[in-house]
Amino acid sequence: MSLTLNDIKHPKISTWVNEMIAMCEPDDVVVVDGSQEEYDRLMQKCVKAGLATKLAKKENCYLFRSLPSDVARVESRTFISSVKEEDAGPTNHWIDPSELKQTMRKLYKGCMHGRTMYVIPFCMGPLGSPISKNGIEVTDSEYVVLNMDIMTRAGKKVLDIFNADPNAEFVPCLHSVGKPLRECESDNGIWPCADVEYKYITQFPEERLVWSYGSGYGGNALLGKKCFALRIATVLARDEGWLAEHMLILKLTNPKGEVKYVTGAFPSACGKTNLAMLIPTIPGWKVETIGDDIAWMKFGKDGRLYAINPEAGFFGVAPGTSAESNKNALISAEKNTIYTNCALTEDGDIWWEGIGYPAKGKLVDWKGKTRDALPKDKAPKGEEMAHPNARFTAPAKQCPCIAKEWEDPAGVPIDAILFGGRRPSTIPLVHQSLSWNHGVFLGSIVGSEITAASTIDASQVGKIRRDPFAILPFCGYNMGDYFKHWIEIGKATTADKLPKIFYVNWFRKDADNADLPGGFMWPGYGDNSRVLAWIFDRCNGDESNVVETAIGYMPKTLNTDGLADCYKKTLPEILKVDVEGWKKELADVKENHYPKFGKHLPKELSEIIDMIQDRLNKA
Ligand code: OXD
Ligand code: MN
Repeated sequence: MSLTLNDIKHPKISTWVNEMIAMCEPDDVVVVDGSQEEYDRLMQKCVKAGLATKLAKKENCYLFRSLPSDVARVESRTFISSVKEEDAGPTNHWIDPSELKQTMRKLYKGCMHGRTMYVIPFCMGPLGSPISKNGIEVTDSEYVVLNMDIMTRAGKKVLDIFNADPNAEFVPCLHSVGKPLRECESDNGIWPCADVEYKYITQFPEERLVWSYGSGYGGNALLGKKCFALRIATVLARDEGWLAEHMLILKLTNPKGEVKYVTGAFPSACGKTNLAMLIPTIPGWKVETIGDDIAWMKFGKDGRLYAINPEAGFFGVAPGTSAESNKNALISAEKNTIYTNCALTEDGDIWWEGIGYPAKGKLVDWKGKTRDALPKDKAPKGEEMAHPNARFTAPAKQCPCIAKEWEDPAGVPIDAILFGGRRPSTIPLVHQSLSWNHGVFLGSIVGSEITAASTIDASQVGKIRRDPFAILPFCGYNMGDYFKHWIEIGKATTADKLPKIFYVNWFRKDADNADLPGGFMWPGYGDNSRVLAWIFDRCNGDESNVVETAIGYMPKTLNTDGLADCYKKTLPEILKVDVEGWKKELADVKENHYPKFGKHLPKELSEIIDMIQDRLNKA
């Protein structure tokens, strides 16, 4: 039996939902109960509407195809609508909240004609955790309900929490695909969404409110993820003294059975999900996953930071995921998974570029066109069989290396925080910060080098695209104030209780060395466990394999047992301090990066630059 509006006993939720109904005018309203029966019913509705295809080869898996105008997050249409523009800061798009509400209200008026409004009670984080937070998403998209079912704890179990406490807080999240249906009209196999100029993904930070219109895809529409768990949660975290971060969480066990917990922030295309699910190449070590995208960290009574993964699933990028790059992700997505914009094989399976085996025969590409498989695994840009941002939505509990603590309401105590980016030069394989504030500095300069593949502007190639803390598109307030918040967190406990901070770089290149596959000086993937092992030992207070350099603490060497010879040769080079490169790096930060934040830049970060500059001059 479906739930109805009468089942909502929480007065503020009832009032808000009724206001949304009056504005959006759906044909019907369903309160989501989160049951399997409901999931199956909604999936069948999508199949009947021609939006989903059941995969013959995978148990309870379905493929959706979106429209080319709706394949990714749209940063240009994402707004932090704070009362003051300065509070959104220099790196967010801003429109005055009353003006934006007026514009969006006009779009929302009657936008759900011909559709059902689903009211989704959801919880970000394990049920009953003091770190978790609840929300209500109303949406007119069955695809969103199905994905939220996997990505969050949703349905009756969360409604029960609200109904038991009329004062229970919730973040209201309104979503519409922005495609009302006329009488007798149906989607007829076409992904519903609005044209790009009508898409708005808006966060109102003071009201802790999300309004999203016009997109049905990923982070634009599954509002628990980037909108709530990052953009709104960063604001909550600033106000309440905790951290909401775009970070993976992993559990690392050494051969003695000792455990450390590590979080890590990496810009996109740096293998964050792969690191979260890594299979170590060094014997006796184990990596287990707690989360692959978002970490919420709060101080425990003991003064340490405890992290939870607010999500319940993985919304992973499919292309490039193979048995070699991430076997655990593939196994996670073997059943009960939603695939979006992947290619479909003749025998009813999915396929994508970089899946690790060639496609055979004919494929239906992500645009729905039947084409012959290309002789090579790689299609020219723009002609891929699967969209480069094709996704799988898989339940985290299906991951073979999910840690038993992943739903622990208390969270896990964090020992180390990693930052990283794609840096072909300058940045060594690993270094550890000299202090918390130095670690904040390292987070603030995170970035990846712009390559010809990632830009159409040739003049940008070789420059660094800075993505501080890998959270630039997801921070709900002024980034300068966010840096300040990190510095404040460092003062909230004693130094020995704070996680140690490391900067890693798996992507150093030597294009002239023909022995190195792709020119990469480090093999990455499972061999990153060699770096994790050093980080583990540092967290254990090991002083036997460390040198203090101008830029921080570095290993003398790493465990190289079984490492291919070509990397044994490159290792000393990527464990060296490139003094001249770092001087240029600091100059770039000083001249091109930090000035953006004006008076919001904490003085502590400028002091760190001076300190490192001084040490480099003496090196
Ligand atoms: C994501 C992202 O989808 O960071 O996780 O873009
Ligand atoms: Mn992400």
